[in-house]
Amino acid sequence: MAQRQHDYVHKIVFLGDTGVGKTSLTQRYVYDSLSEMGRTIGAILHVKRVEIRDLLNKLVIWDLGGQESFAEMREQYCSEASGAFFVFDRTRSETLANYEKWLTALYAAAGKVPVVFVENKIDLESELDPQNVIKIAESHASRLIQTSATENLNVDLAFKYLVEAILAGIKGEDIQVMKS
Ligand SMILES: Nc1nc2c(ncn2[C@@H]2O[C@H](COP(=O)(O)OP(=O)(O)O)[C@@H](O)[C@H]2O)c(=O)[nH]1
Ligand SMILES: [Mg+2]
Repeated sequence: MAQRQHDYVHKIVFLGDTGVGKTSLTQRYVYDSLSEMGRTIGAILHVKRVEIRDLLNKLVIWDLGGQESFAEMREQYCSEASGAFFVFDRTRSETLANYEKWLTALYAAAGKVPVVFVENKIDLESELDPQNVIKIAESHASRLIQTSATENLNVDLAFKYLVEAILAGIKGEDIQVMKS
């Protein structure tokens, strides 16, 4: 028997301002550790295989390497994404307020794909109004999850939510199976 093929390949992109914790969340999920990396240039791709709903999913996870402020690269970065995390830092309210610029770029490049709102750094005090956070996530029909990359809280669950939403979308619409 040949090795089991992936049922699906999903491109997952991390959106959000510099310093919110995108790289830390990626590192935690993919490698189960945090390394002290310097700021890197361009986008970095990581691959993770995960079984969800009896389906073998190959996740190609894109992490921005310190180019968050370059609007012109957002479209290429988001192009053909299957789903996205919008990450904000609960200690800096402006990182939530910027959701529109990120989601507009995503929808323009990838269509209306699932998004999970990630309130990161829950090990720290919040400066956000929790009702406002819920309202914004709901207005995008998105699930909200609170994480800590440093304390490894809910990181796996965030990915599970997103992959489940992607799979639900695939099954509800025309089936677009991408075999690897
Ligand atoms: N306290 C705390 N710090 C975090 C958390 N996630 C990331 N950080 C810190 O926030 C800073 C920026 O994280 P990084 O992953 O580089 O953010 P990025 O620019 O969005 O990729 C680093 O100093 C991280 O150690 C978290 O959950 N809690
Ligand atoms: Mg980063």
